[in-house]
Amino acid sequence: MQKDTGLFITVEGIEGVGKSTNIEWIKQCLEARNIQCIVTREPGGTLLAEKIRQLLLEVQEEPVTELSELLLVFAARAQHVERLIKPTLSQGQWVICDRFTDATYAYQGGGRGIHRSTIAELELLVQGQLKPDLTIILDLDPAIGLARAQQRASLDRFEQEEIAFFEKVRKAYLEIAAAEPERCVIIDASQNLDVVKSNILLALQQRVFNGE
Ligand code: Z5A
Repeated sequence: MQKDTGLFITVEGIEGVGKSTNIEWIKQCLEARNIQCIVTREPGGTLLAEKIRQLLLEVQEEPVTELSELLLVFAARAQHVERLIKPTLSQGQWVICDRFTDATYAYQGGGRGIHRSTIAELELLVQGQLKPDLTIILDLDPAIGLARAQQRASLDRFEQEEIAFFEKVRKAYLEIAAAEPERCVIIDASQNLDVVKSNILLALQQRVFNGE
């Protein structure tokens, strides 16, 4: 893929699917080709956006409305896009991001039931024409993903949702991938980690490393 700026790669999927683990691998693959990159995440990525992340993830005494959640996600994103993602890409560095707007379509859209057009309006307002060049969707049965995630610390506000919520999130991700096959690659994340990594490398070679 030829561009004047750096490329923007996002990694998506339900919890425990292996995003953090495989982002480290993607970074190694880029560095092995002398491609300068940064790794960031959503919600988060800047000081202010990380504060909003905390608000979103911690369990609140006061129930969070669906609209508040959506607006907080986009408030964090507005800061992240303007302060980190766009400046980094325009310097020619690549950006690898753990979740981006597909997560909003999947969680707030698929999971919470917010209408697609509402999300699309905010997407346009906050991002303009910015979209990932490549999105790797790690796909996994939510029962397995949650079991992996539960081996760690206490559960955040999202992780306390019922399995049916994550089924809807997963379905929304698969629909995004089907609608945008040029941008999205689905990787079966139930496989052994070495197999997942080699499938990711293959996707990078085919989509962004020009076959190298
Ligand atoms: N959210 C939202 O609602 N709307 C939005 O627009 C955005 C986000 C951007 C925080 O995300 C929450 O924000 C998220 C949605 C919401 N909801 N939740 N929960 P997050 O990405 O920070 O949180 P997360 O999804 O919970 O990430 P995670 O649990 O850290 O998962 P992960 O990074 O995908 O997994 P991991 O840490 O790499 O791996 C988990 C474990 O599995 C670990 O022990 C690995 O060694 C193991 N693993 C990984 N791959 C394998 C394979 N292939 N086999 C076996 N074991 C494996």
